[in-house]
Amino acid sequence: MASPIRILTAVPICDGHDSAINTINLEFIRHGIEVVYLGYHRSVGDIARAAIQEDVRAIGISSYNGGHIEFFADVVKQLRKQGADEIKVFGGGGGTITHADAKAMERQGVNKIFFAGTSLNEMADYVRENYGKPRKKRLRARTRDIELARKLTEIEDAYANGKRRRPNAQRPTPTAKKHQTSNLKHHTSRVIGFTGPGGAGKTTLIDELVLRFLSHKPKARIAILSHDPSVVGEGALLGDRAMMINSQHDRVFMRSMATRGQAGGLSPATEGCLRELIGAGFDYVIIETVGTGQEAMPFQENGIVDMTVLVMNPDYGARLQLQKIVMLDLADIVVVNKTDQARARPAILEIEQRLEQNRRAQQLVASVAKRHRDPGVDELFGLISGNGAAPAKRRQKK
Ligand code: B12
Repeated sequence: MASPIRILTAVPICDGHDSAINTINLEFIRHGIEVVYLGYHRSVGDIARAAIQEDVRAIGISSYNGGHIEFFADVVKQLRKQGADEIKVFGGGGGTITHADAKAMERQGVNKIFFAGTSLNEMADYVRENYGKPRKKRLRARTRDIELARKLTEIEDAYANGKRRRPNAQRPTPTAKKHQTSNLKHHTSRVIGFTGPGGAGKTTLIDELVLRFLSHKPKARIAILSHDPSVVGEGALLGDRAMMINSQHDRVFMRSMATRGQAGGLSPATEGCLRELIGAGFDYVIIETVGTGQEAMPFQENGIVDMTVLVMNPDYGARLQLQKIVMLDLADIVVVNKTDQARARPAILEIEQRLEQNRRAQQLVASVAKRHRDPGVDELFGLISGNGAAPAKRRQKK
């Protein structure tokens, strides 16, 4: 089976018209395409950087607020400047982009503009026909990001076309496992795994932590492997970038990965991609799982992370539910996020008591990640980086 086509979609800066792109994203996904959605109000630089890191075949831009001739042309120029002209640019913008504008845009290197009235099927067919054929031999990568992005694609492709066996089908023997783990342990990157149920605020929390890494560690480079669910051979919405503001930065390398049928929160290619990021010398590597359930222990199998963080929503149901969440036994740090919600106080107390049963040195942090300069996020940053505010509450081994 071939890898799904990967494209990136976005809406330009100063434009809040995201309803069209949301519809088009869903249609592309329905046609088996993996869509990395960058969101709206995005700059040329952010779009080009994201497309390069995600190693997509093309960028689809939806533009309604005018300035499209210059904006689309700048994206093309930026890609060329960085040696990424194999990434194509296409898009639309209802009645806003005229036929004459579209001709001017195509002269400047834009592949195709779609007009009002085009069916969604027609646009998905265009993507399949024009961006779905196997890539020709690729020219030498001109930048570090391009080189790394291509390596990650090769790893994902090797699993998709069966050249590498999925981890579930080939459990490592104890010796192989020990060797694998020790290989990963001898490195200078700090690998932090984030997991927890969907909607707990993992992505926002990570983005706020990245802001702190960037400002407290002026030379540090950070990598993020962010996962969203998908079925083998099907499309996926890889939407974490749309929630990220601070992580669109030249010192951050982010890759969105679909799980491509693997249960448990990660992709078959995660470990291989992590090895590449470690080899590339990132100071911090953050892995974000998909929203997980009670049974999930995504980082347990191969010992791939140095520290695990479970992010929870205060609204988890009855107290009894806490007995069933495996990660509460395993996580190094448990974050109760969204503590501005009404149920936060009892939730913190209940989770604290639940962690006491474990008699391990686990940390409990309360945060409101969506709030700027949130002291809970500062505390978490201190715990995972050795910088910042001292933790208010430390649990000791009993
Ligand atoms: C819905 C809408 C809104 C909603 C947006 C909601 C949202 N979350 O997106 C709201 C009400 C918020 C809104 C606000 C505004 N809007 Co408005 N809006 C529209 C409207 C009615 C429909 C746009 C739409 O989503 N169409 C649905 C899509 C699927 O269809 P389509 O547009 O025909 O697109 C086709 C192709 O172009 C293609 N396509 C589109 N994008 C992409 C991307 C890719 C990758 C691909 C492959 C294809 C593709 O897909 C379709 C195929 O049939 C249009 C008018 C109209 N009838 O088109 C005005 C319109 C775009 N808005 C307009 C304006 C002026 C505004 C405001 C400035 C109004 C104001 N004074 O406040 C604000 C600005 C908002 C902002 N911050 O940017 C003007 C733009 C004028 C211009 N630039 O020339 C329009 C044209 C209305 C008008 N005639 O004046 N708007």
